[in-house]
Amino acid sequence: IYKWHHSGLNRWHGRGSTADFQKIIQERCDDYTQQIRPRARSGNCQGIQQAFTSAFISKDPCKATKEDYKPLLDLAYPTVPCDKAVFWSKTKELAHEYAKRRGLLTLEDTLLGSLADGLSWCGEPGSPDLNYQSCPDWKKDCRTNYFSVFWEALSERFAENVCGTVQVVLNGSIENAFDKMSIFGRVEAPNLSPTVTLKAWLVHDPGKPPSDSCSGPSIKELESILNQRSVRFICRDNLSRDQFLGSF
Ligand code: AVW
Repeated sequence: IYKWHHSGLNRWHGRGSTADFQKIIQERCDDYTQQIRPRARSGNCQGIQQAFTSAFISKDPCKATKEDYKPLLDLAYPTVPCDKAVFWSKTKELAHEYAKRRGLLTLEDTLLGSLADGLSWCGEPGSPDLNYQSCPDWKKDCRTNYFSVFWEALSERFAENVCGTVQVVLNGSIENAFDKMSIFGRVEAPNLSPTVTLKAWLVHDPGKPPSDSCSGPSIKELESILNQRSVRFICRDNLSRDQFLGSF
C-alpha cells in the first residue's frame, strides 16, 4: 500500500485514462476514415494515433499547452461544410440528436472529435505509459490538463472554420443558458468569423417552465460578444425538447 500510494499514479482527482486508449483511437480512426465520413479523407491513422499520444506521454499532466496538440491538429483539421455546424453547451445529448436528425455536424462528428469523444487520457513524467489510475480534474487539480486543453484547442479551430449559418443548442432550464466560462462561451463564440450567422436555440426540460430566455442577461452577453465581431445573431427560446426536435 505504501509503495502504491507513493508511486504518484493515484494523486489526481479525475478519472484515469480509458483502458486501451491507443487501441480505441486506432479503431475509431480506421472506422471513421473508411466508413463514417470517407470523403472527409484524413487517411493517416497511424500518424494520428502517434501524434495524439506523443502530445501528452511522459509530460507533466498539468502543463498542457495548445502547442502540444498542434502536430495532431495539423494532421486532421476539424472542418464541416457551410451551414452544417452545431455547437452545444450543457446540451450534449440533445445537440447530437438534433444534428443527427437534420444531417448537421457537431465537433464530435469531425475526425479528432470522434476519436476523443467520451475518452479520458493523461501521462506521467518519465513514464512511457498512460496513467490509468487518475488524471487531473479541471477544478480540483489544474485547468491546464491535457484533456481540457485538447477540447479547447480543437474547439477553437472548429469555431474559426465554420461558415454560413451555424447553430448552438443552449440549455433553457438553467439560469444562465449562455455561460461565458464554458468552452462555447470562452473559446467558440469569440472565435467565429464575421461572415457567420449564429442561430441560438434555448431548449428547456419537458414539463418545466424555462429558466432563461433570449431577452435575459446571459443571452445579452452572448450578443455583445458577437456584436464586437460583427457576427449576426438569431435567437429562439421557450422550446421544449419535442418542439425542438420535431418540425415546428
Ligand atoms: P459544457 P462547453 N466528450 O456542457 O460549452 C467529453 O459546459 O464547455 O459545454 N468531454 C467533452 C467533449 C466531448 N465530446 N467536448 C467537450 N468536453 C468537455 C466543444 C470540455 O472540457 C463543442 F463544440 C467541456 O468544457 C461544444 O460546442 C465540458 O466537457 C462545446 O465545446 C462540457 O461542458 C461544449 O463545451
